[in-house]
Amino acid sequence: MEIGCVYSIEDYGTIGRPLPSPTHIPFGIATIATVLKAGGHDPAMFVLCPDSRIGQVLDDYIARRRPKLFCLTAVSSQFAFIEEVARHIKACDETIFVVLGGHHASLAPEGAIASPHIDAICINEGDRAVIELAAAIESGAAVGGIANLWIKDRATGTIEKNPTLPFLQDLDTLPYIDRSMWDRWILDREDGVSILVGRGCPYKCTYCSNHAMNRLAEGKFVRYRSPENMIGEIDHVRQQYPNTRHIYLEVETITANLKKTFALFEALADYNGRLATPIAFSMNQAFHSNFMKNTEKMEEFFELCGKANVVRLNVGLESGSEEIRKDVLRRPNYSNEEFAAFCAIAKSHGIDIVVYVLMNLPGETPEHFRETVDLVKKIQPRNVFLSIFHPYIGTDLHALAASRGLIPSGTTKGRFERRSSVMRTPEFPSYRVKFEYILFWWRVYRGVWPLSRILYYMAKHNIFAYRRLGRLWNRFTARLVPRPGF
Ligand code: B12
Ligand code: SF4
Repeated sequence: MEIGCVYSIEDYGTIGRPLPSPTHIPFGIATIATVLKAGGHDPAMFVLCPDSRIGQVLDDYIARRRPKLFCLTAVSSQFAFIEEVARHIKACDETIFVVLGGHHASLAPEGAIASPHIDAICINEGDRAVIELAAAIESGAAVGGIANLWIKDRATGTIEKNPTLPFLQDLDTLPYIDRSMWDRWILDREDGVSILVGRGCPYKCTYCSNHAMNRLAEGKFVRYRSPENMIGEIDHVRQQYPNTRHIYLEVETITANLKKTFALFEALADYNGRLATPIAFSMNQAFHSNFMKNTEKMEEFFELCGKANVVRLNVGLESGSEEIRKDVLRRPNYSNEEFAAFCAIAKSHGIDIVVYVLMNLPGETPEHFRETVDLVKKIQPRNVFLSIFHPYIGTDLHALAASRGLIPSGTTKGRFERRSSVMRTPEFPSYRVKFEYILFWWRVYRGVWPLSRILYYMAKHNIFAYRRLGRLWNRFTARLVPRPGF
């Protein structure tokens, strides 16, 4: 059966090729399309951005291929646009069944299913539900009784809320992502690839969706693929993109289970040992003081990083205030001293450190943020992912901010997510947040980076607060300045 799949992206490469690199292929809808293909269907992938003409991209496909099902995905900030896509699909052919999955559908289901253009939503994982759904639609049977789906009766508008299946335990049972259907949407196909290591995270940081997703189903939430399965996909990817030199291993935190990490690194080292030019790996790590205290394990970790050719770790600091980390963010426990020491050790092993930083958190003052700046300055990471806190619906920190009346409506209009203040806090007014956000690069990298680079970052972070300006910037720089894809 012909099935349309849609992913949308705000911060795009070009209108025709919105995905900057293969690392931007999102695992969620990519997995959905892959399992559908493996199940004998014919999925077609479409990647849209706010400047795409939806009709120009979809109408011809709908008219010629007559799909019976469209699979859409959305994070919260993409929901309005994806709803517009759904409206367009229904206007072309109202018999097409439209199902929405992803974090927004899972964490704000009532609002999502209320859309008149959406027939069903997927709560939590969709790998199994979508196969059942496609089978029912293809056979012409009534769609109902499918676990993980909320299904709307088109005639009456009533909603069948089916139970949620336990988390899928054996991730090795899933096929490797079919990246070929994404190629036509990618700007720079040579710029590295991402491969998913596992699903779930053991920590419960209040601003992250993991604790909320964990509540959605029974069973073990933190799951890893086997090293053999990972190596199989890496090999598969190298056949499709023979010039792959860098692979981003997508995992919430690589050291959450050291036994699994070490087994994976051994396998990567062994694989790299067979290549003329070894692949460089990078990944996320959620630092924890237990890890720092276990010097033996830490040494083993870095030794294996070297063998496996791990060149970069993205580490979440989030706030340099220990109080904010503990009381507001509920981050894994670590002191500033331990964090700085870890970064220094990593650097001494030749591993680049990139740090995630959040600002404008509930209860955060400019003094707290000053602690963040001071710590990052001391660490001197290779780069920083600096974000202005965006409260995501369904998370504990969103609930707290909303209950304190910190999120006035309309604050995100016309603004890029995480690049301008959504919250209004008297102790850290938004003009000051913006000032600190832009000046951050000067404060941290003065005397270290060339002035031109600091000014470039300051300009970019100013411009990207505004959607239109940000998009114009992307349009001009997409081919001039390659954007890191990982
Ligand atoms: C990796 C990642 C990215 C990568 C994606 C590329 C890549 N290489 O995968 C990058 C860096 C590009 C990215 C970008 C963004 N991300 Co992101 N990302 C993630 C992360 C860490 C993992 C997602 C993932 O791959 N999970 C594994 C897959 C298999 O699971 P999944 O996506 O949930 O998909 C399953 C189900 O949701 C469902 N499903 C999904 N889609 C569909 C569709 C249908 C039809 C069906 C039936 C089912 C279904 O089935 C899937 C398979 O079981 C999550 C955090 C997390 N724990 O999930 C954040 C997360 C999804 N990202 C988030 C956000 C906000 C963003 C950005 C908006 C950030 C920004 N300002 O730029 C952009 C938006 C991109 C976009 N247009 O969607 C938020 C979303 C919160 C929310 N409620 O909306 C999350 C949850 C992080 C958080 N803050 O907690 N992200
Ligand atoms: S460690 Fe990272 S992925 Fe895990 S809950 Fe915290 S923020 Fe989310």
